[in-house]
Amino acid sequence: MIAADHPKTESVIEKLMAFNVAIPSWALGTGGTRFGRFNGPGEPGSLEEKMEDVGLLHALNRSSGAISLHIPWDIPEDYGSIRARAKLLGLKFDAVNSNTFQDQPGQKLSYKFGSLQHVDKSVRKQAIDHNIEVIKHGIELGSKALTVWLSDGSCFPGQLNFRKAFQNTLAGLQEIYAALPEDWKIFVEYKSFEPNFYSMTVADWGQSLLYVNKLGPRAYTLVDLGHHLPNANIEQIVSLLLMEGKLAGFHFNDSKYGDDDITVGSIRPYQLFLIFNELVEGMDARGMNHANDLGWMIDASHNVKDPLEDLLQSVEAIMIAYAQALLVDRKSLEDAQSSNDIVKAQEILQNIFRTDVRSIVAEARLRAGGALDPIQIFREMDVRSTLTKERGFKIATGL
Ligand code: LRH
Ligand code: MN
Repeated sequence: MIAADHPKTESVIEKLMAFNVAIPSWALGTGGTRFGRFNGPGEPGSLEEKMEDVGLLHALNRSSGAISLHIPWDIPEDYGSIRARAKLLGLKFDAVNSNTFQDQPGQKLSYKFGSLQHVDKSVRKQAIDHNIEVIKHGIELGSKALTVWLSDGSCFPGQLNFRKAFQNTLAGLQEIYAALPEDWKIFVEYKSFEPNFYSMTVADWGQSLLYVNKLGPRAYTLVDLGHHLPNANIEQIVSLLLMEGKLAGFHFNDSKYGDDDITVGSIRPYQLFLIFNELVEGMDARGMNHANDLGWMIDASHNVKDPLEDLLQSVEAIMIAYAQALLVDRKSLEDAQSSNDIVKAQEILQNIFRTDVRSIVAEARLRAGGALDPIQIFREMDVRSTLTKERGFKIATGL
C-alpha cells in the first residue's frame, strides 16, 4: 500500500482532486443488446432526471462533474432551465455527440447505407446539417466540442468504393469543421467494426488521424477503448497521437471480445494503467494540463448491473490508474530504457501497478467533499429504491 508519507502523495492527491470524468447521458439507464434488454427500476426518463443522476454521482465521488449529451436522444426543451439545473448540480456540459447511425421518426432520407460517405449528395447534406444542428445545441449549453462517431462503412466486398467514401466523408467533415465556433474542437471517433462488418469508413487511429490532419488544428482523434481489433496496443496509439498533438481524449470502458462497453478496468486493468502511464509521460512532455487539455469521458452500457453503481466503479478504476501513473518514477524508467535494462523497466511499472493506491484516491475524494466509499453510501442510503419511488419503471432513451 502507498505510504501516506510517500514524497509524491500530496501532489498526487491534488491532481486527483482536479480530475473529472464526464458521464454519458446514454449510460444512466440499463443498456441492452440485440438479444434483449432488462430494464431496471427508477431509471431516468428525461434529460432533467439524467442530470440529477450525474449530480448524484458527482456528490458521491466529486470526480463526475460533467455530462455528455447525445442528440437527438437528449434535446433540451428549455436551455435556460437546463443550464440553471447544471449549475445547481455542479455540472458542466462536455462534448456533444451527433447521431447519424439511426433513422429518426419523420427523417426524410435514411442512413442505411451511411451518412457522410453516402453515394447520394442529399443524404450527405442531411447528415452535415444534423451535425451543425448539434453544434447549435452545444453552444447554448456551453459545450466546447463535437464528437462525431460514424457507423458508416460496408458489410460486403464490392459494396463500397473506399476512396470515394473517404473523400465524401472528408468533404462532409470539412463543412462541419467550418461551422465550428472559434473556441470549439471536433473529435473524430474511430471504430474497427460494428454495425458494419466488412469495412468502417473511420476504422482505426490511422484513418482518423488522416481526417483530422486534413481538417485542421481544431480536429482531434478520439480513442474509445472498445473500438480496436483484438490485441491492438492502445497505449502505443495514445503515445503517438499525443506526440502529434492530435489526441482528443477518451471514451473509457473495457472489453474482452468486441465493443463490449463494460465497466472500466474490469477485464484489463493493467492495460488501463499502461494507457495512463503513456498519458502522464506524454502530457508532461508537452506541458499539458492533465485535467483540462484532453476529453475524459466514459462510454459504457450497463446490461446487468445498476447503472449508477457501475459508473461509480468505472470512475474509481480511472482514478486508480491515473494515481498509479502519477507515482511512476519517470527518471528511473528513462534510465532503465536508455540502458536497455528491460527487467528494471518492467519492475518499475509492475511494482507501481501492484501498489494499492485506493487510500489516496479516497483521501482526495474526502478532501473534495465526497464519500469515503461511494457505493457503500449509495446502498446504505438505498438511493435506487428512492429513485424507484419517485420514477417507477421508466425506459431511459439511449442504447
Ligand atoms: C459507438 C459509440 C459512440 C457513441 C455510441 C453511443 O460505438 O462508442 O461513441 O455515439 O457508442
Ligand atoms: Mn464511444
